[in-house]
Amino acid sequence: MQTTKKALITGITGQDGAYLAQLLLEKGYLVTGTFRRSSSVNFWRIAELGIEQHPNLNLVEYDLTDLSSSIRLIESTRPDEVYNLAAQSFVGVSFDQPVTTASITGIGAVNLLEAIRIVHPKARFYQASTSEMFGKVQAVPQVESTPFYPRSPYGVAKLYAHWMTVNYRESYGIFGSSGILFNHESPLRGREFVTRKITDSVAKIVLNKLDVLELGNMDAKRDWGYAREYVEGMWRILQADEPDTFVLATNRTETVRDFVTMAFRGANLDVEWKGKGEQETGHCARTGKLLVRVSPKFYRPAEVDLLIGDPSKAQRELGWKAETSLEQLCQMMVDADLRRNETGFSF
Ligand code: NDP
Ligand code: GDR
Repeated sequence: MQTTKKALITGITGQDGAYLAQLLLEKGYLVTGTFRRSSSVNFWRIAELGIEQHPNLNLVEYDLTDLSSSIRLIESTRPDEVYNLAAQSFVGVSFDQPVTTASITGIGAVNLLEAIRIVHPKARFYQASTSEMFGKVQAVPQVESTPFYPRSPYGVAKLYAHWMTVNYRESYGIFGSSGILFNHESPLRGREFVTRKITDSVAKIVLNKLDVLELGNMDAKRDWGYAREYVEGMWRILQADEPDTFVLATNRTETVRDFVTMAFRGANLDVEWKGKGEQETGHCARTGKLLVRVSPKFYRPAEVDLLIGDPSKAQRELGWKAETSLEQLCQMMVDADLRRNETGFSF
């Protein structure tokens, strides 16, 4: 008789944690999701997905940086599958907080791997690796075997966690898999990340709640997909016969500027671009009103200029493929932010 599977998701209050919890609950899993203690814990994402009160969802307080908590968490939940999504995930902040980032995003993963090795080595472990590990890219498009060259404390910390996952797989036979995921976005994306900052600002400008959108480097190119599809990929990675590493991406890349143009178009405004570098501005094609300008305060000390992933291995071995176009994704985010800003409810 098939028993109900148990999954542990670290970082359930984040974008991916919320979507993955929803997916696993739909698949009949018992899900434990971890959140951090704070003065005001924010469950808005799982609330928006309607799973906050789900009878098969158990929410537990946990900090990834604490080894003994990690051991007790694995011991008390004894999950079949562990999805390590918790991280200090904002690249910009990692330059200001490199040690905290190393501790959470790097060592945190090892705390969980150690806990699994010590108390429950049968658990399957998913590590949320990232295209930021490719950094200053050594090949285009990037695949699983492309050499890494991270360009931020975040990328370096993730690379450490990635190799530790491979190492625990090879040293101790732990089912440790790694998904090298390229940027994935959604209406549940945090507002500090560029796509959501753009769609939220477009909504605010249209509704006269904001004057001008200020951005950093608009020449950066990213491979943006839809988060809901990427969590399905995470699940498939842990259902494979053998632990392995997989790239999940769309194989299309666009500049930040292109995304801005697309987002304004999604709200029926055409943008005309003028100037270059720090002087670049975007204007309403109809009225000439200033809509976008550059602010160097959003520049990073080192930048990742171009990311584009080739997900052929995931398609071939897992049957996974990104389906939602960037235009559809952007429109979905603009519509959600227009709705939220109209009702005054915007996280
Ligand atoms: P988010 O930033 O939205 O979520 C991160 C989660 O980690 C939050 O729940 C956060 O809790 C939690 N967290 C942070 N620090 C700790 C800690 N010390 N202990 C326990 N939990 C902690 O990230 P995403 O959902 O976008 O991404 C999920 C994972 O995938 C991350 O590891 C990210 O680095 C990685 N990734 C993301 C990609 C993307 O494009 N989204 C691409 C590739 C990899 P709190 O709410 O309290 O802050
Ligand atoms: P990224 O995402 O660094 O790729 O990491 P982010 O959206 O923060 O930046 C993408 C690109 O946009 C440029 N940019 C700006 N970025 C932000 N946040 N704010 C701005 O105002 C701005 N202006 C220009 C950035 O310089 C960058 O080039 C995300 C995170 O989710 C990571 O956790 C994940 O691992 C990677 O994606 C894949």
